[in-house]
This record gives sequence, C-alpha cells and structure tokens, in this order.
Amino acid sequence: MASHNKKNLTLNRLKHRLQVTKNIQRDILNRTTFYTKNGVLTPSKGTPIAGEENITLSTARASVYLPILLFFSILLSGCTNSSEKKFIAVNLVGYETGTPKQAFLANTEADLFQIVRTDNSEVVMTAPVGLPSKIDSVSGDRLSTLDFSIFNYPGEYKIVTLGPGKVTSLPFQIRENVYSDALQTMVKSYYYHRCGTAVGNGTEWRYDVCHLDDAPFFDDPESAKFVTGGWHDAGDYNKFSGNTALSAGLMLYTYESKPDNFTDAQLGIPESGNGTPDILDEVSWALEWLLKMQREDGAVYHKVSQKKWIGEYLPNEDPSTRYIFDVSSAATASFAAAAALGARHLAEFDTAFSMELSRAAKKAWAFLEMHPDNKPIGGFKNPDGVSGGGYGDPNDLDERLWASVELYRLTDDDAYLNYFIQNYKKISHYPIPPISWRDAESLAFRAFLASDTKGRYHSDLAFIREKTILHADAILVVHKNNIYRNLIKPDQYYWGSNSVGLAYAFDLIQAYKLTNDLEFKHAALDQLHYVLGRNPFNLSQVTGVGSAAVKKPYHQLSEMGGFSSPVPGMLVGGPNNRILLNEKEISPWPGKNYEDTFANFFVNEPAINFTAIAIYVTNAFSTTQSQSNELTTSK
Ligand SMILES: [Ca+2]
Ligand SMILES: [Ca+2]
Repeated sequence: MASHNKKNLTLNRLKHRLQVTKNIQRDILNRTTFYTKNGVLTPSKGTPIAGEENITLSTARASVYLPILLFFSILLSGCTNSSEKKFIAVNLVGYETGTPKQAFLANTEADLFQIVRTDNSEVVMTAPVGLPSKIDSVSGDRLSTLDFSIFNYPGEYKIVTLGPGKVTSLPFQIRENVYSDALQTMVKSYYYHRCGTAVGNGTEWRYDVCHLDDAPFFDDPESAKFVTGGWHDAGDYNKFSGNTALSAGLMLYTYESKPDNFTDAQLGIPESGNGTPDILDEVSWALEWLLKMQREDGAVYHKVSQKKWIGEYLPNEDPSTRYIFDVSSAATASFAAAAALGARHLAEFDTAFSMELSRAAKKAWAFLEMHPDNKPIGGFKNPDGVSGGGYGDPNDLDERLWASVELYRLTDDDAYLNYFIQNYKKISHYPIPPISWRDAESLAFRAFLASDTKGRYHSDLAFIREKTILHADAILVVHKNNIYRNLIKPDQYYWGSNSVGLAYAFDLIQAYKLTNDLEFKHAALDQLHYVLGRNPFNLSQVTGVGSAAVKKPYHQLSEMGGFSSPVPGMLVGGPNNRILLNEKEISPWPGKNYEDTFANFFVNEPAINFTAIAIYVTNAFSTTQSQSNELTTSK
C-alpha cells in the first residue's frame, strides 16, 4: 500500500474510532481486575500451557481493589434488576487457552465469582464480578461481566457466583484446540444432508436412498433431467443452486485459509480413506450435483423444489413431486465461482474432476457474458401456484464479481480480472452487506485481496483494503453497543440472524488479516461465543455442540427419524422478530424472539448456508491436534 494511502486510511480509521470511543464508557466501567484464591493464581490439576505466563497478583493489590468494587456494588445495589430470569451466559463449548475469557451474569448481582472444576469441585480462581449494565433494550437483560481471561489451565469448569442468590453456570472447557471437535461436527453435518443416496456411516443418523425422481421441468413436466444428488438445503429437502454454491464456496475458503486443519479419513464418510481431505469430498458431492444443474449453454437452473409444503417426512418417504425451475444468472454466477474454486483446490487430488469443473465454470461465464443483465429480470420469482423459498436475487453484480476473480485465480487469464477491475466500483452500497445467498460482495473482495495481481492494481487493492477496514471499524461500533457482544444491530433480528452476526465475523477476520489488529479478532471471537452459548438463551445454537445445545430444530430428518438427538453440527437461524409463528411474539425484546421448538422454523431451522459461515468462523479459531502437538513439542 502506498504510504499516502496508508495515511488516509489511518485518518479515516481514527475518525471511526472516535465514534467508537463514545460508546465504550460503559465498557471501561465494566472492566474488572483479577485476583485469585489467596491472591495467587495456582494451578490445580492439568498441565500449564506452554508460553502462558503464570500470572501472580499480590494479595495486597487484591485488597486494594476489593473495597473499591464493594463500594461500587453498594452504590448500584439500589438499581432495579431486570425481571428476566437470572443465569450465567457462557460459551458452552469453552474457551481457547491464551484468549480473552468472559462470561456474563444476567439479571442479578454478586460481588465475587469462582471458577470450579467439575470433576472434583475444586475452586481454582476467585475474582470480582464486573459492574452491572443498564437493562438492555435488545434483550431485556442486565449483565455483569465475569472475566477470567488470565486463567489458562486445561479442564472442565463451571462458574459459581458467591453471596445471596448464588448462580451456577453450565459446564464448559478451557483447553487448546477447544473448537476442533465442533468444527469437524459442523462439516460432517453436510453428509447427513446428502440427497439421492442411502446415508449411514455407523452413527444413528441414517436414512434410505431418497429423491431418485429428481426431476421433471416445472415449465414442461413431460420432460425431465437427471438431477439427483446434492444437499438438502435446510429443514426440508428442496435444493437451491445459488445457496449450494455459496455454501460450497464458504467451505472451500475454509479449506483454503487453513488446509492443514483438514485431512482424509477425518469425518467418517464414504470417501474417508480415498486420499482426499474429507471436507473436499463433501464439497465435491455438492459440486457434482451443481454440474448436473448446468444447462448446455452454461446457464444453471435456479432450484429443484416441490410446488408447496405438504408436511413433514423422512427424506426417503417424501411423496412430493419436485421440479426443476428456470435458470437464473445469479445462480449461474455463484456456480461459476464455486466451480472455479473447486477446480483450483481439487486439482492435486482429482485432475479429471478439477478439469470438468474448470470447463463448467468457464462455460457458465460465457453465458453470463452473453447475458449481461440480471436474468430473469429482477431476479428469480416463484411462478404462480408455487410457494416456499424463492431465493431471488435482485442484483447479480456481486455474484459476477465473485466469479470473475475466482476464474482469474484459476486460469490466470486477465480477461476475468479485467471484468472485476472495471465493475467493482459499481457496488454502491457501503457498508457492504453481510454474506448471504444474495450478497457475495465480501467474498468477491476477499478473493481479490488474495489473488496474485502481479504487482498491478495498487490503487484498486488499496481501495478495497480501506473499504474492508472501515467496514470492520463500523462493525466494532455495533459490537460495543451490544451487551452480548453480538455483531448485529437491534433491527437485524430477522430470519437467520445467527448467520448475519457470523457474516460480520467473517468480515472482521478479513480486516484482522490486513491489520493484525486484535480488536477485530477478539470481536469476531465474541460472535462465536454468542453462537456457542453465551447468548440470552444460554443455549448453543449449533445442534450437538456444547454442554447444552438446540434440541428441537425444524429439521424433518431429525424430527421424523426417531433418533435420540438431532443431527449434530447444524446452526439454526436464531432470534427473529420480523416473522412470528402464528403472529405470536415470543418476547417483547427483539433479541429474545427465539424458542427451541420444532414448530417454529422462523427461528429454529438450520440451513446449509448458516452452518457454512459458522464453519468458516470456527475454523479461524481452530488448530488441528497434529499441528498443536508439533507446537507443544517444539516449545
Ligand atoms: Ca477422503
Ligand atoms: Ca447478489
């Protein structure tokens, strides 16, 4: 980056930061000082983490802070408590050693809290509770921070507050690689969404071959195309090309950012042991289906779905007729991006498939060039008599930009890069929208920043770097204002709000890569904490992940399968106060409109695109066991 650009960037960031500082007074007030039992942090069981300093705080210092904190807590004791229930919100998977570790005490007060081992009830740390917040207008909760960042000894713990109205948290872990299992569980969940095959890998989640009749054309039901395969999109069994391509793309970026986290024989899927990393096998399952969805002229059919919802069934007992709907340019462009990405990453494992993907991506691009306008005009819409997800995209420029850069990265052909350079400034809406099935701006920008421009396009790179960082600064403002450290604004509790927050975490991770600014990294981690349980529901929003997780997702296979628990590793939509089941509000607080019930798909339905963004963010905070062993050995 040229130095004057750097200066401008710094100035702009300072302006933004000024705005941020106005919002952090409460945080400063909330900041706690730590001390431990007897003023000294002493290890109990377990091995200290290499590289972590054994932090000691003198008893004298603790005795200085304790009266001050007690004074403040007396001052505040007259404050009215929220009428919401009291609990401790904690990441129910846990916390990586060496990272900030905070939980929240909700709707009650205490002076001190303790970290207690679950195996022998040993108290390993005592620390003061932070000062309580005001009642939050989003959640109705009043939170005090419980900060145990300095505690790094591996084990399983719970938090207990001292004094009247004692509150105990659910159990959680502190250790290295604490999210590795969660990451693999989420990746594996796609296996249990495979369509057109018998699914069963020795676990209880299994079903017979389904949907072999995919599918007649909606516009011409007498003719059909063989499009079995792919992933069931969500709680039901419809399949959407654009959303599948987006999910596959996010998983390929997950692999791209840390390939060593992903190995063969990692997931227990039919392709385990074939020499290819299992995550790439799972993505290939989807890419093979997308290839079938491509028309001769390169265009991609938008979706395969039933005409309307007819009730809940096991996949292999679904009696509905499913149809292929019209092509769309948005789905074609997303396909081109995902196919180009797949071709690049699969080249070393499966040359023939990589070449097939490469040809298909170029063919899709050729169609897009022939059809420069959004097709159909205004984006796909369900024809009369068809209900359910339309996934229509009113603007396909962002998908085209994403495809152009990935095609350039695959082929090294400047024609693709030129398209990006000539068109990216047509994105007029800043801040860029969170990644979704209709917004690929962040993906296009990430791809461009990662591409080898051979020393060219300095000003374009600087422009996009600046946009990325300013956007991340704006996300930090939202972060400061949300007492749960969720990254979404009070008016963003709409369908899929969990994935919206994680999409902002994706953006923060890109900004962190550009700046090494830990504030970005820690705010992104806060979003993961929210999703994995440090939320107003005290519940991990990913099935089967954490000491208490969603039990009743709107997921027909899980509901109808008679399993002991739902398919693990699926992220549900989360709080939604825009569309209410039977128009009935769950809570007057926007951020609390969530319930763990099968009936309410507005808040409790998983989707492949939701889980994919969770996988990307979880991977950013994960390291494989083998890498960790190497690190431990070398220290
Ligand atoms: Ca494999
Ligand atoms: Ca779009």
